[in-house]
Amino acid sequence: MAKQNFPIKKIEYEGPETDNPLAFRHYNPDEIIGGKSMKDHLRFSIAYWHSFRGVGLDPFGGGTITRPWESKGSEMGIALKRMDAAFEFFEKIQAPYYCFHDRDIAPEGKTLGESNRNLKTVVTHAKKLQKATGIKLLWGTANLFSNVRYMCGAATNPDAHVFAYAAAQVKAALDATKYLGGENYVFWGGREGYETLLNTDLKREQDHLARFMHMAVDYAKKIGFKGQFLIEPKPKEPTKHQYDFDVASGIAFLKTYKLDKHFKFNIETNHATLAGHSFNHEIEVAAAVGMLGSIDANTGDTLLGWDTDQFPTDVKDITLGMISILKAGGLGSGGLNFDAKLRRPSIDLDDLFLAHIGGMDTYALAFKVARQILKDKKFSSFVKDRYSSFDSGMGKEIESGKATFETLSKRVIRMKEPVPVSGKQEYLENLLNSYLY
Ligand code: XLS
Ligand code: NI
Ligand code: NI
Repeated sequence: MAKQNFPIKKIEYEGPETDNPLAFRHYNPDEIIGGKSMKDHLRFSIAYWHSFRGVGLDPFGGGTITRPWESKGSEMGIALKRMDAAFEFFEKIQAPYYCFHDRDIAPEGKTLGESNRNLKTVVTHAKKLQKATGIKLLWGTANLFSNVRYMCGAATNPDAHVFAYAAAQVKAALDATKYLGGENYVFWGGREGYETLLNTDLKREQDHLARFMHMAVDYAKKIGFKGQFLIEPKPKEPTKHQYDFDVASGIAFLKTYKLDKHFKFNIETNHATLAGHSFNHEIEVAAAVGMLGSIDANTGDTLLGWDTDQFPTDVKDITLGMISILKAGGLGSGGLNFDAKLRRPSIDLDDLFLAHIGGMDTYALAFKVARQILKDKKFSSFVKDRYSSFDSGMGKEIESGKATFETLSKRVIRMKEPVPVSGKQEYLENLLNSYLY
């Protein structure tokens, strides 16, 4: 493997006191915490599309970011060189995983047959690089939104031909993910939504989406793909009404169509906030039904209403997310995938390192703080106490299903008014700050 794409040494842990910007201050991959290395707890992953296909383009101008390995050769030749550069980066940033869309790693051909062949060639190369470096695939997915054929959706497209094309594309992406030992497979509903009901049969589109998911489940079973299926909710962008709006609507969809036992959720921070939720809210909604799968680690901008996909640097927000993740027992086969991109003027090679170092350190610090908070049990005992009236007597009867409107009515009519109890929010917010600053 060519090792000279990045004139930067492997990023090492130097501790909180270091002033070296190209070092970790909190992420110490081999440090054992609770019997497991930080690397295995956090399961960091690099998003191929942003880090190796992102060029800094926005609606007002083309790319700003150029990389040396992109400069000459055929499309396929560049795809292979790019993959070498990517693995060099994964190794140097000490990320044990990566994620891709089919079309990020291999160019789309003139026909589906050619696209499939391109994908096979690149995936064969990726397998060699995985073997040589020990880096693994967290998840694969298919890009069912960029090509013009998908302008009105893929599985929810009004044209059955497009549905079939999308099915063929996911079949190939599942084959590729299985071949590379991918631990999960993600469905983000690209353009699965609509702009106006004047041209849309909402019920039929949702039925079709469910059919598509059932076909995916059947195919995975057929080829023996053991990875976890994940749905990644997002409320808007590209379409005004996306069917997988947030985790709650995703649960409703999966349960309605009897798909819930086959899926968990890939929760993206910026998508949570676009839906009007906090990151930890979405995690808790998924965890409450045992469907927390993986995280697309990024952040939005509070002043902007779109998916800015920035690298996470807010320790407080991520600590709240980490508390919810740890309370749920961790991410299992999921991980922390940096679905985040460099800002348009961040054009240097080292910007890619600095961005990931910031994200990894933020998560590592949040992980440590969250563990301490959970260990101290100050918040959990406060919450436990707040609900303690359900631990015995009338409360216990309510929880166990013994109580009825009649039994409760009989009882409460003889009692005095409930005594108001403070929610103590400000005290708890101050307590949280005492862990952070
Ligand atoms: C887009 C999504 C996408 C998925 C994978 O907003 O975050 O990148 O993670 O298709
Ligand atoms: Ni994402
Ligand atoms: Ni996103």
